[in-house]
Amino acid sequence: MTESVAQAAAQAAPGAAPGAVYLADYRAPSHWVDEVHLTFRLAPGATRVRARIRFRPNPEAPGPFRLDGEGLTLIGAAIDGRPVSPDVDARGLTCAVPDAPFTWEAEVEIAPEANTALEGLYMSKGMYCTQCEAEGFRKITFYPDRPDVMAPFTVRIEADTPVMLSNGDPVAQGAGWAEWHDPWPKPAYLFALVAGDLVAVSDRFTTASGREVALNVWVRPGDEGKCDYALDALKRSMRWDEEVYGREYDLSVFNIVAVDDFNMGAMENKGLNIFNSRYVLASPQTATDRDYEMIEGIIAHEYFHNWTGNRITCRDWFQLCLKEGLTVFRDQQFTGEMRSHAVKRIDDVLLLRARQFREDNGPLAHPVRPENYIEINNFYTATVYEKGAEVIGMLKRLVGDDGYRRALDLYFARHDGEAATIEDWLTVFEDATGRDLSQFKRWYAQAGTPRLEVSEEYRDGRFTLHLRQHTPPTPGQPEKHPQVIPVAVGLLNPNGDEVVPTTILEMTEAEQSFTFEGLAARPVPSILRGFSAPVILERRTTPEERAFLLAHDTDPFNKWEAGRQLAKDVLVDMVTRDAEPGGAYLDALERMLRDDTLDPAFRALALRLPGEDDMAQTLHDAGTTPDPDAIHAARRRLEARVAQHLRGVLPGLYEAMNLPGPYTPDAKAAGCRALRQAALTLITRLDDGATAARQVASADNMTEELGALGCLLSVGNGAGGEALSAFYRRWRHDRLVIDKWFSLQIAQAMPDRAAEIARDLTRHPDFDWKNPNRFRALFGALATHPAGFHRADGAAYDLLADWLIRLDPVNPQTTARMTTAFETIGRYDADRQDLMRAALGRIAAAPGLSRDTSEMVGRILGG
Ligand code: B3K
Ligand code: ZN
Repeated sequence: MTESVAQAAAQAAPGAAPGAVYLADYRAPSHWVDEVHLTFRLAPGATRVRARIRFRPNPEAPGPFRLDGEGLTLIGAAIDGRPVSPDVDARGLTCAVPDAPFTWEAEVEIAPEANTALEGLYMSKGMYCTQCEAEGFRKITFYPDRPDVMAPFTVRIEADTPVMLSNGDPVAQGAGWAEWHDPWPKPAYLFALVAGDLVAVSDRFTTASGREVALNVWVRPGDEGKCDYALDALKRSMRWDEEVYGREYDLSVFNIVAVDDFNMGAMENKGLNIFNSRYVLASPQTATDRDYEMIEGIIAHEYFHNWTGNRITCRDWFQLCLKEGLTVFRDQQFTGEMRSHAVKRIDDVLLLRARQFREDNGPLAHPVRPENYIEINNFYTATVYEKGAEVIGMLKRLVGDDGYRRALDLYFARHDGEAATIEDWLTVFEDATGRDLSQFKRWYAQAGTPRLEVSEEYRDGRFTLHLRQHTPPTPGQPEKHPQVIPVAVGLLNPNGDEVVPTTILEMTEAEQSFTFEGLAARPVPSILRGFSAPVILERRTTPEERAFLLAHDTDPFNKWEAGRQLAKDVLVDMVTRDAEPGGAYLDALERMLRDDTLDPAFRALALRLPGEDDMAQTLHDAGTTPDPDAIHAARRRLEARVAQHLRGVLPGLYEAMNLPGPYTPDAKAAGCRALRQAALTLITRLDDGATAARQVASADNMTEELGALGCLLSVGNGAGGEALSAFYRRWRHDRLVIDKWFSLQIAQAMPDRAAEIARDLTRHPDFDWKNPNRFRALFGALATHPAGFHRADGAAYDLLADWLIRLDPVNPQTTARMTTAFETIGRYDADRQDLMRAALGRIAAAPGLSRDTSEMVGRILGG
């Protein structure tokens, strides 16, 4: 490694806000913890937590004894049995301690029922549960709440609830109490406790070495019928991690609990994963294909954390991508294997561009490994997760599958039981493969999406690709250096045969050329196959060449990408020049659609038009200020033109994709339903919703019911109103389905109606705004409806700002996350920018604004 951590940090530190934490300031803890004993006496308004902790001074980093603690009422403390009176402040305590190992005891009181922030110990629908990552444990007891302090935990729970769970293995239980012991040293952020009236759906798993593991999915009574898919996904994940990474489970029980009030998707607490109920509960009637796929992916993700995150954790929160990027990469591999690698790759790139490129191109851009933060919860971002996973994909491409496997084996062998860094991670790759990764490391330190310009030349059988890379400036990083970019390239000859199979070109300079010899004719290059690097490819080409690649490319990603680029070019022309879609696009689409050798899921993706937000970014990148209404109208017009052009194919396709027999959630069936839905979307432009109305009435599963209802609503002019009410009446008892009901009517609203509909829905008796799923169902839908959110009078900005101001004192994490609705401020015209700034200014001025939200708003406003 040539760049030191300190140098890297020095680059971004200037300009960071007061109260920020810096990577460069990392110091090892002054005290290690050898053992933790916790006793909880649970009561909603006054829970007592007694802690007995064995501390040992760290001779390598001597310093005063300080524990983190927030919102705790200290009842009493003792050291080695003698009462002490520590100095308590708003963020923790300090205390004089012996210069030798000692036992710290403390009793605190907390009020889980008053905890609406859903961090620490809180209550959800009468159930006690916890969320400690990143810094929630300090709201439970005084502790060195940092990931590099790892210890075994023993927990006793006393409560009047039938079920009491914590990490590790059960030790003993009796009437009103239970004890758990987790032998694996862990940081406090992986601590968990659950108590309530719960029922388990159970199964067993035998590990590769013959260890028996009891598997339980714990839910509220009544939900037992919706756990089978989650359990099945768990068993497949456990087997896959053994087979592909050689990783076995290490406790006698693996518990998953579903809770309704949760700030994010799920949490990988050791042996006791806690999930947002939307990522556990599924039945064909209530969950869509997308829900099933998400459940499978998130169950796998949290399970995979057992090794990448828990057994090997992060030294400090700057290293978050060490566990998150790697674990996302692993869950992507898993889903690809379970379903389709090609379709999964396209889905992942769609998500990366929609979330991460958007982040990278705005005021919130930050490196995969940030160098400073005010509130770490604000850094659980698409950049850390999704770009973090892309960086690992590139590493694997560069060192090859065998090199990757050797490096991972070494990583597990060398760092098991440790809190590691990105330097440790890269060193493992260097040691296992002999490669120098010092330049590669820039992917962790430089923010922004590299642009890769390509031009080509053909002479006398020699074909040369000229590549040029540059990364635009991002906040705090005006200058960028060339990165290592693996560019996967294949060449096709004019009749569509592949003459050069996929080859990885390793770009390391700002400008570089690569030559292929011995070509009989000028080839058509297929560049960045499989999306081999998270960059924006800039290359001038013709619609005919794109149509050629859509027809002939052997790389499924680039085949899809060719169609996507065609559609984007068409849409740009429609928005900027009021052009009509050209024949090259429409004919290519028809050929692709008629090609029964292509996977239906792939065809469904190819038929999906680029989204409005994607087009806004594309226009902005091309130097045009996007007009959200014009984009909406053009996309709608294109949909109508495509539908007209394909009218001969669509009804047949719609019928052919109608599967006989009962619903199954497998990828093949889901792919057929996706193509059927894509056909229905277009048919709706031809028949004003007649087919969709029939499908709403006849569907026997949520995928088809919701898909058809969405089409019906998209017709506008009140279409689907009765079906929407019927849907509500049918599902009003099911929270997860009612979340969909909230979202759908906003997502499908005409641009000028979206904000009104959203405002009316905030007055609906079911708008339980303190529940993050419900809040996101409503405001997430508004924020992702670009023409509705960016309406010219700013009404949607104001509505969201009003509600964020209201939510912030109740739940800062969810509030801060939702401010990203404004991160595209820089793209729009001056009037819209002024309106957004005014809305953000009102949030910033709210009395007592949380650290979370004020950091986000400050960064968006460029503070
Ligand atoms: N590690 C958790 C996320 C915690 C978020 C804290 N604000 C889930 C996951 O990535 O698996
Ligand atoms: Zn994760």
